[in-house]
Amino acid sequence: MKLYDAAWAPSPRRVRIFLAEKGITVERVMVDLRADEQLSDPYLAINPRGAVPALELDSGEVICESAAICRYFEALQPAPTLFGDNPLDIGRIESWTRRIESDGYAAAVYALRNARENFKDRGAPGKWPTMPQIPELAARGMIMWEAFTEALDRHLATREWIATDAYSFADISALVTIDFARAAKLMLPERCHAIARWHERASARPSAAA
Ligand SMILES: N[C@@H](CCC(=O)N[C@@H](CS)C(=O)NCC(=O)O)C(=O)O
Repeated sequence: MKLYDAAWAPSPRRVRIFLAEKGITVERVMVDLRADEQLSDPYLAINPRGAVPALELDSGEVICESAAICRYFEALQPAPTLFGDNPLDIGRIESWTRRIESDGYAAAVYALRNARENFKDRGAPGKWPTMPQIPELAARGMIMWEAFTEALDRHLATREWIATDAYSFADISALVTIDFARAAKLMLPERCHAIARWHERASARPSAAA
């Protein structure tokens, strides 16, 4: 099997961290996003959506979407669990992961892709018709980012990890979101001390370097 991966991008990093936590190694094929290789015909034949990551199985079937790829590996190798091993933890992790994706990651993508010159006419990642930037969406993304980080900070004030007592897929999702936002200069507000402490713990795990 082969994992189509890309340097610096958050969604492939989410899979790399997950695999590192599991101790799984997979052959990787690097896709050069700066050269728009994800939009080239050979890559579109693998993932017509024009996005990374994608996992090509030995059968030739391709699984797209970082969360789906991680779920596939969790089913192949359940331990150590990152999606939960009992109904309550599974619900907690799913709940936080979806919130991080829809309120945090989406906020960062809105704020960045609708404002930065290098995303001109590419308001969403991957292969789309020309998608003009909408400045109001960038403004809305900033409001969402502020509200999301404030809510997450409050939640983390009394907790070590986001969803359960153990590091989980929700923590991985938040780590890649916050690092991606920071790399694009969408900073964590100063007042978010609990997130800052959590970020230090999450970043100290060897998997964070993946
Ligand atoms: N929901 C998808 C998002 C995939 C995605 O947005 N990938 C980005 C990199 S993080 C990409 O391929 N961008 C290509 C582009 O900007 O054209 C997932 O989780 O895999």
